[in-house]
Parts: sequence; C-alpha cells; structure tokens
Amino acid sequence: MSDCIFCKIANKEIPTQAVYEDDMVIAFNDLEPQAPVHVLVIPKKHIASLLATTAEDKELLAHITCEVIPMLAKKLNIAETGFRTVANTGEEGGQTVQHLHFHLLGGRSMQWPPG
Ligand code: D5M
Repeated sequence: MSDCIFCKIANKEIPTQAVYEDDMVIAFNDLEPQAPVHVLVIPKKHIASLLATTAEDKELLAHITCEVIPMLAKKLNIAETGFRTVANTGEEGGQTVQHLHFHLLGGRSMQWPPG
C-alpha cells in the first residue's frame, strides 16, 4: 500500500535499522518505546490487522509467533525474565497503524490489566 508507513519501512522507502529481517518479516525498534525492549515485528506483505488475515497467512503467522518472536526474545535477552507480545486490533484495541504488527515488549515488569 503506497500510503502505509510500515510498507514504506518494509520496502526501504523509509530507512530503518532492522533488528531482524528475512523474506517474510522485518523487525525494528518502536519509535515510542513503552519498555526497555520494544520491538515491532511486521509482515512485509501488507495486511491491515489480525482481522484481515486469511488461511493463506497461516505460515507467515506461525513464522512470526513460533520462530521470529521467540528468537528475538532470546537475542534481546528478555526470554528468561519474560516478555509481552501484543497485536492491537481496531480502534478500541488501540491500533494506530493499519498494518499488522506484533509488539514485543520486555526488560521491565508488566502490569495487568494493560489499560
Ligand atoms: O502501534 C503502532 C506503533 O508504531 C506505535 O507504538 C508507534 C510505532 N511507530 C509508528 N511509526 C513508526 C516508525 N516510523 N518507526 C517505528 N515505530 C513506529 P499500535 O499498536 O498501532 O498503536
């Protein structure tokens, strides 16, 4: 999508220091970090949110949740102490960027409920 900021990051129109990248995803530091570690993991393919995923995206979603996030948690030294993974969806879910993204937060004690 031409006006999507995360598509621009994924296709390098906006230069970004990637924390991790492969054919399917790119991960980079959040501009407004809410924890000492706050990384966003996004698919390179434009998907508006979790609601817009289809069966075709199963491999991509499994890659993000089962491989990339656990790998990054270990790489960023938050695996042992614990971390939080969040995918805000829709207006009341707090989604502000309409391109699917998983927040990976760690390095401090998290509270519940999240607010
Ligand atoms: O989260 C959207 C998140 O995206 C929010 O934490 C800020 C972050 N953001 C927005 N623009 C950028 C750029 N250019 N680089 C890095 N991070 C960015 P949401 O769950 O949609 O509220």
